Amino acid sequence: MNIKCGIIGLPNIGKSTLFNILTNNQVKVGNYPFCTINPNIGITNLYDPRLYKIANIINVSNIVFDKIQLIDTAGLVKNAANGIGLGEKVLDQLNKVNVIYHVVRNFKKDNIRHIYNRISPIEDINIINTELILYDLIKCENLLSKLKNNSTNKNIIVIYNKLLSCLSNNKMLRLLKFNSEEKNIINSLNLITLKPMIYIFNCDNTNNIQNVEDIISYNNDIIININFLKEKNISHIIKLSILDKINFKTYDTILSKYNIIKLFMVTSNLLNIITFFTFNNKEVRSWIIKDGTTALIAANRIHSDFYNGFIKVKVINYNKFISISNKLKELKKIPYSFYNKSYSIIDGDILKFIFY
Ligand SMILES: Nc1nc2c(ncn2[C@@H]2O[C@H](COP(=O)(O)OP(=O)(O)OP(=O)(O)O)[C@@H](O)[C@H]2O)c(=O)[nH]1
Ligand SMILES: [Mg+2]
Repeated sequence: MNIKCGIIGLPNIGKSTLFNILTNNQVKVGNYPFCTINPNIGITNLYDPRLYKIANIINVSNIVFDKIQLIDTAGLVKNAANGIGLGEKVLDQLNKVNVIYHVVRNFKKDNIRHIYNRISPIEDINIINTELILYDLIKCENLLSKLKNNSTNKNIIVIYNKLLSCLSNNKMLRLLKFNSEEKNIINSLNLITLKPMIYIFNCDNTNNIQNVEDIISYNNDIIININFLKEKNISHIIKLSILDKINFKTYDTILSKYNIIKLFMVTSNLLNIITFFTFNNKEVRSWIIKDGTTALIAANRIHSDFYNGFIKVKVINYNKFISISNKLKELKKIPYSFYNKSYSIIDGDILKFIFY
């Protein structure tokens, strides 16, 4: 699955730092605004602690997580939607993303400059959100003015007016409800404020400005609190774990404490993504698919041979697999259920395909 996450926020608040933590890259990080100009693109493992438990039970050492793409953008500033700073360019880069990671500075550190010389997560959020709304507003106004000369587009004009009235009230489009006709029309517009967004508060144990719990209800959006300094070793932990298979048992507990894991769980939920697992005697793997995917389509996700020669799929869900894992070691026989190609995959299913 080609999932793209766009990282946005004010300049100099830790976007590239987060990108490096997640992708294990070393793109330039600097204590000055607009350190990033062109977007950084990378991939990250969609870490899933369940994979460690499976690896431990079946005793294999190679763990392969499914991956998603991350796009680290330049900082946005006031009037970005009108072309100030690198604004329009950055906002254009968000057209194709599936989810927005909105990074918010929530730590005080005198030597790290804030572009507006104050620390206020809520004001920072409002600046960025206003620019996202303005960008969509300008786009919808332009599209509407093109349509107005054509009288056959009455329904579409009504829809655009609905969008414009929401945006003019400084509200995100994702707060609106749409019927299926409206959805068909607006889906192709790639409007930014329709996309799911997760606020990532860049926190620091000692210097947090505001208790994020106080503002968690902001706009009904999701806030994830990540201590960048504390969680920056996540890829190191993953590497260590893969070398150290004896201790697999403990790694799922260690990883569960990382809020990055929470970020990925929330991302999957927002995008209606579920995970299934496969294993052989060399490796365990996780695969992400849209909720509601059938066994046949899941087979194709792995290999076209599985798809073309599909006979049956053997399934045991992760929860059942774990609950009987003690007995498994004695039995050496996994009590799979057998399903045909129309079986709808459930999150956590462990699959084995039978094919010609
Ligand atoms: N103390 C502290 N410093 C941080 C934290 N996160 C980032 N920084 C520092 O903040 C500065 C800016 O970090 P970047 O990751 O380059 O920020 P950015 O948002 O990508 O900046 P632009 O690309 O300029 O928009 C760097 O000096 C980082 O080391 C943090 O959690 N705590
Ligand atoms: Mg940067």
